[in-house]
Amino acid sequence: MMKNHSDIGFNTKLIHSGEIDDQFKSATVPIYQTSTFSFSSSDEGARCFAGESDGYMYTRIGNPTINALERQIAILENGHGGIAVSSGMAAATTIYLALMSQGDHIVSTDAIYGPARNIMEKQFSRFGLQSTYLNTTDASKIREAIRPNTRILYIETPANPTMDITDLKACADIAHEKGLLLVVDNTFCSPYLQNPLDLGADIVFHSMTKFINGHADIVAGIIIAKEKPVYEKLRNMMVLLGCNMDPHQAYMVLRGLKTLGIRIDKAQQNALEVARFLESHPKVAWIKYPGLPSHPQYDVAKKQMRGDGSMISFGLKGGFSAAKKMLDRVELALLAVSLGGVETLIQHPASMTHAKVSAEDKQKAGITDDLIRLAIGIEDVEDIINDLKKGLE
Ligand code: LCS
Repeated sequence: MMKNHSDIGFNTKLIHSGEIDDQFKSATVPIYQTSTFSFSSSDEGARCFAGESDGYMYTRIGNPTINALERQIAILENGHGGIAVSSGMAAATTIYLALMSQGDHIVSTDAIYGPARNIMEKQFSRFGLQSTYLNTTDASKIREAIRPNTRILYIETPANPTMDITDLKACADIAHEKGLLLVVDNTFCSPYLQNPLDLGADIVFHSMTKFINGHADIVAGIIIAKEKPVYEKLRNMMVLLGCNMDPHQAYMVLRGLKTLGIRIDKAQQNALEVARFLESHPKVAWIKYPGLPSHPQYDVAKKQMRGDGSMISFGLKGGFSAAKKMLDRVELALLAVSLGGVETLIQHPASMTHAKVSAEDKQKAGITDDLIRLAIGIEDVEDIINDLKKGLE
């Protein structure tokens, strides 16, 4: 079992940094499918609950299978520790509730995953939390939006579904100058393509439903904090909310995680070819893919991402009606929300993932009616392109 994970490569970490010291030397992390753990004595039980022992007590608080995954992702993101949760939304909610109090304010990217904005504007506003959503690609606008009661700068980059890219280093500088915590949703990149904590973020989180698990069979999330005090606040809130991961869920993610590097390598190689095909197609009005020099933040992407990813947004000259026809015509691409699995997916954010964002806010955030979002999989690229050709006929 490898003890030192600091000087091995990323793909080696994917294979070996989840290992635990199992008594039977299992090659994979066993599933501790239990809700509770017995104590060797009443004194030992009391020590566990007093935080004076590393022993396990109860799975909502901690479990060896879940902890193996938390340690591994914390290593991949270069953080102090990870907190695995039941979904990506549970990660966002835990962050909001752990780090904001009544009357506090958050500044955030407007084109984030729809429900992560919806819960703040429609639910947490009822408890006095305040929010400002704006296009964070312009750092000067972020500065203008910060108020004396702002606590968090929350960035999603690339953003879902506009593919806008926000400069993480510039945001870290602003956040730290103003005494805010910088939170980054790193779902679209995974730790393979981007490490926000290295660029100055305080917290990074993922919907592991996407690339990290990678097989469209699990819903899961994780939060990684750079420093211990913030980590402890987040863990405490997760335990109280009860949005913990299940041991079987953790096992499935540990399994999917091992191939993260080779899956993303193939998917982004496919995505670049698909993006070039779409960019040169006469029916395509516009396209945003970080690997194309036409992307408005191409230089920022090159600076902070180690690859271009496999998410593409584009619009057709025929607008929404042409988009609808395309969605109904493709056969290989599944007409489905989500992303980051091995299969190619196609969806229409304005009427699907971002349907609950108001028409005005969608317009402002660039979630236009003609926008089609593609999550490119690892199929043979000729087949993906032939399918899209059929869709565009
Ligand atoms: N953050 C991002 C960037 C996401 O794309 C999603 C889900 C979440 C957070 C929430 O994660 P969950 O609770 O679903 O694990 N994105 C979805 C999407 O684009 N289509 O369906 C779900």
